[in-house]
Amino acid sequence: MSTATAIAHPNIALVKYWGKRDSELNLPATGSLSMTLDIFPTTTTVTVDGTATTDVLVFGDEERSDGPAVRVSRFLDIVRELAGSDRRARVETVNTVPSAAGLASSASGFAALAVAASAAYGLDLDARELSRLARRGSGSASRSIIPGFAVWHAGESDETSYAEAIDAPDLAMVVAMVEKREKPISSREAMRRTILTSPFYPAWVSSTAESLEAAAEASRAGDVERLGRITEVNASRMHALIQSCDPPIRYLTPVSVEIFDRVAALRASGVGAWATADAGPNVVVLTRPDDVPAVTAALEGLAELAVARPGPAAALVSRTNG
Ligand code: 2P0
Repeated sequence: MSTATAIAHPNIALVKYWGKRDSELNLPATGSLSMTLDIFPTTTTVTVDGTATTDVLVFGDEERSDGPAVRVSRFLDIVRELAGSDRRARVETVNTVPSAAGLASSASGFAALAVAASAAYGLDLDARELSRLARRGSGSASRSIIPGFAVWHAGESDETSYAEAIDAPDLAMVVAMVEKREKPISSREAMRRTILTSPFYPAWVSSTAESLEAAAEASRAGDVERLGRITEVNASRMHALIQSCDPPIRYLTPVSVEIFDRVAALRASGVGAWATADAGPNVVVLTRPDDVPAVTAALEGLAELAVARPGPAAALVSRTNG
């Protein structure tokens, strides 16, 4: 038996990934830029067992046989193909991020799984190979392999679509957890509906490609104001795009919108703060570390808050190959 344990953290995109050009290889329509957080880690242990006849997924303390188990097993098929193995595995994963609440649990989940599974199957992958592998499980997971700020290059093939680190100014995020319930429509399904039904999708793709270029330039130059503005505009465009589907999808709740308004008011009072939100009602506020107290004070009472700083790379904690 071979076993490996890995830890990975979620990431929040400043320029978002929304839409695939290839759903088999999980190639995105555009690149994206994110910050990996130092909170809400996922810890995953993969044990490769020569005697087992099926893969087993234990999520928290619950053995699963539904959608997530199928998705993990398909991911393990990719790892097995790379490793030339047909052995099955037991995957035990503990998430501290509220699952499926738009807080990127699939990002930390598949990043931790990519690192643990590749090690347990005896592969020795570098960061780029791990990012490519994690991408196959969930697009945003490609970015959680990378510490701090990352750009996921859209690429045109499996080999060219991966995330890598980018220089960035000193920043923090205040995470406002509006609701922790499971979201009604997965990002995967919502992306599909967007591409099929939104007349705005082509404009989203072209404007996001431009925003990514500008955001990368602002990040490298340490231009917090420009990076912040691009972040809030890109998130607002993504949510407008999602609302323009048929039938429409709306992830933001009245409380989420109230948070965007409070952040705008804070900015009007001279504090550098910019709001973003993923495929759920939670809102994340990008700010300078010194301005975190002003942001938390402005959001007090609206939602449960957590403060994040740039986090570490996905990492192997232990490995025993037998
Ligand atoms: C992002 N999101 O860039 C965007 C913004 C949510 C909103 O990446 O189908 O779970 O597994 O590749 O990575 C969520 O999408 O989708 C996501 P799949 P994923 O963070």
